[in-house]
Amino acid sequence: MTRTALITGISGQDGAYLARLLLDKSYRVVGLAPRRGSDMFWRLRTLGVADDVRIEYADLNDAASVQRIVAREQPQEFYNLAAQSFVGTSWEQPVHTGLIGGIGVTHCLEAIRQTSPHTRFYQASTSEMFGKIQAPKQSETTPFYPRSPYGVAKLYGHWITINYRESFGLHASSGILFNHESPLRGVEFVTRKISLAAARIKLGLQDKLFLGNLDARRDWGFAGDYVDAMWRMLQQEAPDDYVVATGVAHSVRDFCEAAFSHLGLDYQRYVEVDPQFLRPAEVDVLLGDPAKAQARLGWSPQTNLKTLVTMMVDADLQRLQSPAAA
Ligand code: NAP
Ligand code: F7E
Repeated sequence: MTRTALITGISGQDGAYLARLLLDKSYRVVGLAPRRGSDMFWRLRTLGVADDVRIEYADLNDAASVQRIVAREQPQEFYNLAAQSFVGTSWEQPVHTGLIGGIGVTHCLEAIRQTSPHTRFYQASTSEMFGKIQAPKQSETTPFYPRSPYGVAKLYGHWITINYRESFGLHASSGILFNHESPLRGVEFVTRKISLAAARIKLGLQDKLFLGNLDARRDWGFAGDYVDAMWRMLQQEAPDDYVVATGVAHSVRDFCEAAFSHLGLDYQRYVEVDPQFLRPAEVDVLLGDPAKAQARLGWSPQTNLKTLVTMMVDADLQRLQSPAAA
């Protein structure tokens, strides 16, 4: 029997990688997306799967639209990846961020509870919930301390997922994923901002790169590896929560050094700090402990930082040199 998987946030980075993974496993993939302007699905096209995904227009803030699709599709699996996911913007649009990252999750869970209770649910939780870290290495048992409206919204989404699991017996799991990047990452996030700028500077299209806190440290992995962990969570007999991370942290400065040196450039000549990119409350360091995911899911990261940086910089260089291929 063909399994159907429903993915919200299908037009985002993880939506594209997850769609490809599930299609490779012969799932029928239904993607939920709010209707926006043109070129919404460039990531699906880049991975060559745009024609294989059935798109349904729905907004997480429009509960009826989510419920209608869940009731009709009766999917075996539901991956909730939709969010206003840029931390910086969450201070500019805190209510919007909260409605999608918090209340929107409840809309998904209610749709499942009321119309398709057999559906297995994945919630995209985040290391941002650890914020001001309460342990040097964060695991499933580390207390949370979010530092942005985004982190606070996601904490609601995380706990409502656990609550529906405990209250109604739903197969609802939460992946606490640390930063994961790729050539499909949005340009507002620091890794892609750096890879794109390094490529532009190499080609003489840009002189400088302005960044905020160069000393922030993150546990960066590859999105292609991380969507596999999501899928593995929903194949478990019992639902649970898992940290997904590499267990290695680097600074923004390290990322700059790696990206520019890959192109034979010294980042110190090009990177400058601009206070406009500093945040009202910073998360200084995040470092995950993926031991539980390794032991229970048999998952481990396959891509180290050097490989990730190379992949991202080379993709940006190629896109700039032959834009039609992007
Ligand atoms: P992303 O590229 O920003 O994708 C988020 C998706 O959500 C976009 O397709 C976006 O569509 C959609 N969306 C926004 N508002 C919506 C709404 N009201 N209704 C329906 N869809 C809406 O993020 P990502 O990197 O793929 O991350 C996927 C999920 O994992 C997000 O929930 C994110 O918060 C979480 N997460 C990400 C990371 C990471 O490092 N990437 C780590 C931990 C957790 P538009 O672009 O059209 O707005
Ligand atoms: O920032 C610093 C910034 O925006 C990383 C999202 O996917 O991962 C992501 O959130 C660090 C921060 O990602 C600039 O202050 C310095 O310390 O790439 P980012 P993020 O905030 O960690 C988590 C896990 C998610 O869940 C989120 O959805 O880099 N930084 N200078 C900068 N950041 C940006 N964006 N731009 C700069 O110029």
